[in-house]
Amino acid sequence: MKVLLISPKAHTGGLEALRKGHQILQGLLYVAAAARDAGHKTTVAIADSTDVDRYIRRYQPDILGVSCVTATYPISREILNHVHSANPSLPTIIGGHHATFMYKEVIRETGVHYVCRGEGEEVFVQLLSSLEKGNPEPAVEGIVFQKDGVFFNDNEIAILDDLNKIPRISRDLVAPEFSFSPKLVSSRGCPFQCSFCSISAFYGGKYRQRSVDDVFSELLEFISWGYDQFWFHDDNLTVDKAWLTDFCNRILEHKLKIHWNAMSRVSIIAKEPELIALMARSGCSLLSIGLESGIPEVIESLNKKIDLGDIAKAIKVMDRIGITHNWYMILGSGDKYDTPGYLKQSLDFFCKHRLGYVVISILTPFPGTKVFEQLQSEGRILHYNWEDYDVTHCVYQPLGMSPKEMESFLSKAYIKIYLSKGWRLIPLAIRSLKTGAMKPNHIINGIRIMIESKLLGKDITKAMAKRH
Ligand code: B12
Ligand code: SF4
Repeated sequence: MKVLLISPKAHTGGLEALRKGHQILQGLLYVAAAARDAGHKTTVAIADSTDVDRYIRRYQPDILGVSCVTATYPISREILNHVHSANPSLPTIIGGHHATFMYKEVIRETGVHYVCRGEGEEVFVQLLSSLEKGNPEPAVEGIVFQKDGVFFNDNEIAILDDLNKIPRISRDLVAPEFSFSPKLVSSRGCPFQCSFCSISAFYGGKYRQRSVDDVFSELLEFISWGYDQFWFHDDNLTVDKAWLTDFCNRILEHKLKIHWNAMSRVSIIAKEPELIALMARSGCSLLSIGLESGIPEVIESLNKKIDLGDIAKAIKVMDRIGITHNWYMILGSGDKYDTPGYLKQSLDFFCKHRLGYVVISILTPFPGTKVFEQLQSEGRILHYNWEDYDVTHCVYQPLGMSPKEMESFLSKAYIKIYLSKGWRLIPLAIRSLKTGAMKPNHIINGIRIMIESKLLGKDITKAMAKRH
C-alpha cells in the first residue's frame, strides 16, 4: 500500500516559537519506518489543511495518517475534515497523545476512520495488512474505530513488548523538501507519576529500554550519515545507571567526537557526580531538568518527588564538568498555592540559584493527566480550545488569582529570571553555541523576545508567538 503520514504544521506559540522552523515529529518517523519495513511505500510530510492536497496528489496514498499532541490537534482536525470532504474514499487514521486519550471526541469531530491509541509501530502495520486483505474492521486492540455508535478495540492502549524491535528511521522516509535530523530514544516511559504529565498514563506506567547494543549501533549509523549532535527523546535518560555507564563507555572506547543532550532529574545529578562526569566525557553537553517550583508544598502537590535541597549540589556538579543546564518551571499547581505570593516565592527561588537556562510554562491540564481529572471534576477547566493548550495560556481557573494574572506573571517571570543572570548569560550563550546545546536562532529569538517584551512593552506570550 502507499502510505502518507502528516506531521501537523504547528502554529503553537510558546516554546515552539523558540524552535523556529517546523519539525517532523519523531514518533511519526517510527510509524513510517515500521510501515516501510512491512513493504509499504511510505512518506512523511509536514502540512496543514491548505497544502495537504499537494502531498496527496504527489504520493497518491491508499491511507493517510496524521499525528497530534493537544496543542496541534486543531490543525490535525482541520486536515482530516478537509481530506474527508475532498477525498471521501481515502481511509484516515490519527495517533499521538491527544488522540489516544480523547479518541471519542476526535472521532466525533473529525470522522476519522481509525484512531491509534498508544504506540503505532505494530498495530498500524496490522491495520495495513488487514486493509490489504480487504478487511477494514480488524480486531486489533489500539486501532479504534466506530460502527453503529459502538467503539471497537478501545479496551487497551497499544504498548510494544520489546523496544529492540523498533524500526530504524531514515532520510528516505521524509518528503525531500523537509529536513531530517535523527534523534535517539533509548527508553520509553518513566517510573515517576508527576500529576501534570501524561507519560505514565500513555505507557501504562511501564518503563522499557532498548539494549545498549541496539542504541549504540543506531548511533553509529547516524554518525555515518554525517551527524554529530544528538538529542535523546527519552523522558528521563538517567533512570538506569548501569545502562548509561555502559553506553557512555562505548562512546569513549570508540573515541566518538559527538555532543548529546538529554532529560534527567535533579536527584540523580546531585547523588551520582561520577556518572554525570562520565556522561560529560562522552559528549553530554546539556541536561534538561524539571524543577517545576521553588516551594516544597507545590513540589509535593505536583507529585514531583524531588528534594529542593539537591538543587545547589546538582548545579555544582554540572558547572564543574561543563554541562549546560536547562530547568523547567511550572507556574500553577491547581490548588491553594496558585496565588501571586506563592508564585513570587517560587520565582525568587529560581532567581536565587545559579541556574543555566530556564523554560517556564503555565500548568496545562493535558488529557490523560491527574491535573486534567482533578480540574475537570472541580469544573475549573475554562475551555477546550485546544490550540491554547500550549503552556503559555492559562486554561483553568486558579484558586487564588485570575487566569489573566497568571498569564501576565509568565512574562514577568521570564524577564526577572533572565535579567537576574546579568553578565553570566554571555559565557552561558557562548558555551552553549560551541557545544551545539543551543542554536544561534534560539539565542537570537531569546534576545528578540526580551527586547520586545521589556523595551517595547509587548506581552511576552505574543512576543513568543511563532513566526515563520
Ligand atoms: C521531544 C519532544 C518534543 C520535541 C519534538 C521534536 C521531534 N522532532 O519530535 C519538541 C521540543 C519540538 C516538542 C514540542 C512540543 N511538545 Co513535546 N515532547 C517531546 C517528548 C519528550 C518526546 C517525543 C517523542 O519523540 N516521543 C517518542 C515517540 C515514539 O512517541 P510519540 O510521539 O508519542 O509517537 C508514538 C505514538 O504516539 C504513536 N503515534 C503518534 N502519531 C501517530 C500517527 C499515526 C498515524 C499512528 C498510527 C501512530 C502515531 O506512534 C508513535 C510511535 O510509537 C514528549 C514526551 C513523550 N515521551 O512522548 C513530549 C510531549 C509529546 N510534548 C508535549 C508538549 C506539550 C509539547 C508542546 C505543545 C510544548 C510547547 N508549548 O511548545 C510542543 C508541541 C510541538 C508540536 N509541534 O507538536 C507533551 C504533549 C502532551 C499533550 N497531550 O499535548 C509531551 C507528552 C510531554 C509531556 N510529558 O507532557 N516536544
Ligand atoms: S514529568 Fe518527567 S519525571 Fe515526571 S512523570 Fe513526566 S517524564 Fe516522568
